[in-house]
Amino acid sequence: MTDLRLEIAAHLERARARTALLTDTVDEDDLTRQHSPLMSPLVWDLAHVGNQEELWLVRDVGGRDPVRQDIDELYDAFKHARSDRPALPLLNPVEARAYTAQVRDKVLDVLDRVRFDRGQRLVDGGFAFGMIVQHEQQHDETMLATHQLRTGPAVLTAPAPPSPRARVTGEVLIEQGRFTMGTDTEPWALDNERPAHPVDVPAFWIDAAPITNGQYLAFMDAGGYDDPRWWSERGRQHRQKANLTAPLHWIRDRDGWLYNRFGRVEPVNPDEPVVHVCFYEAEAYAAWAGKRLPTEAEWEKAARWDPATGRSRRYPWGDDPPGPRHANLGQRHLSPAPAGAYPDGASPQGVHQLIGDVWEWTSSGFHGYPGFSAFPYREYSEVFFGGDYRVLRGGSFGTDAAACRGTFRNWDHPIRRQIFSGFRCARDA
Ligand code: AVJ
Ligand code: FE
Repeated sequence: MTDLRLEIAAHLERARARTALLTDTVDEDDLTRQHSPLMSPLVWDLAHVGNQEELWLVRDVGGRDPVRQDIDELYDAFKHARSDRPALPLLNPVEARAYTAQVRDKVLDVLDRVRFDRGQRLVDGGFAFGMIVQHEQQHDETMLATHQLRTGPAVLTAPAPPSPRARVTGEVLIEQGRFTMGTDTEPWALDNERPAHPVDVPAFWIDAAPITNGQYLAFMDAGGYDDPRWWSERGRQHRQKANLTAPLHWIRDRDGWLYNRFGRVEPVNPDEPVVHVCFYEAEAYAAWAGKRLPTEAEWEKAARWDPATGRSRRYPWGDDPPGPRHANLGQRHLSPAPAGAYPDGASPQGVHQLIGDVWEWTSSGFHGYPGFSAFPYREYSEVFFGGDYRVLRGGSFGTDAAACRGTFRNWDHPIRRQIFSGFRCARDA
């Protein structure tokens, strides 16, 4: 086997081990139940992962006969809303596991025989396999969010993240100038990350670390949730309708705030980045602090631009793939790490924890870059352009390294907070 084949096989196996961890640790009832109307039953995610793998790798790349064409419709995310999925005649957990395993067997056979140089964008460099690895890892992160919403005793365990060697506070100045946003060269970059294009960015200050629980508590204690000065009109309406008073999963206790984290109740750690806030909460905090959220271009410039060479890096620390010393990714830990815990992952200018820990809300809507072309399917990105979404950057502790890089773009509705979302602030220089 070539290096690329081995590398892809290892990625596929790692994604499947994570899917197994998320679906084997709970019982049948937990797999088929709806833990929140915002989420699919876990057993839907499981078979959907197998079905996408079948569509792209078995049928399209491999040119093989379908395994289960009859179930395509059930697992098409555009055919049924998440809240309607429990009522569908889904494969049961035993069938779903058998189906995904059967697809995987065929995919490993396709992988053995495929030529990566047939001059097709879908196959060259292993793109279709990379897309499917990322797809499974993205659903694994979604399933991890479902675990966070599930009630009952804890089933997931992981060691605590590293402690900071030094406190990281304050802001970093990013000077005015042009940088290259997006990419033409990342082999597994998805269509919305392309093409690379120059962007002129005025000088701005950006927080050296994500906003922590301690900082967010100061906003809460100052009456931030009730003060209309800090909220946009839509934010204010949503705050009232949803009765927002604290991040999701926080519990008020006599002596302070507790956090229900994957079924374990623990005190809110003031040094950890705040997580499970919606865009409007992030926006209100920033206004209270006399700042604003960064634009997507500002975030990416802070994360990738190297002032010494003028080049855009793959990651804040350089071009090396993320390792455990760089960033809190891949569900190695079940929480964000305290600010300052990853000095080796900082940017050349000293911006920390841009990758990993928490997804960071930006002020930007989700649009195609100039010269965008949908690939390989419009439903991955294009159909969401111009909708009511905000872009999130950088990945969370629940994002795998395969689905995270300096150019990666996530998006969600501004009211969502079941995702692992936090933020940092910026301001004009
Ligand atoms: C990029 C995370 C918004 O989960 O809706 C999964 C990824 N696309 N299956 C999502 C995705 C198709 C997507 N996000
Ligand atoms: Fe999907």
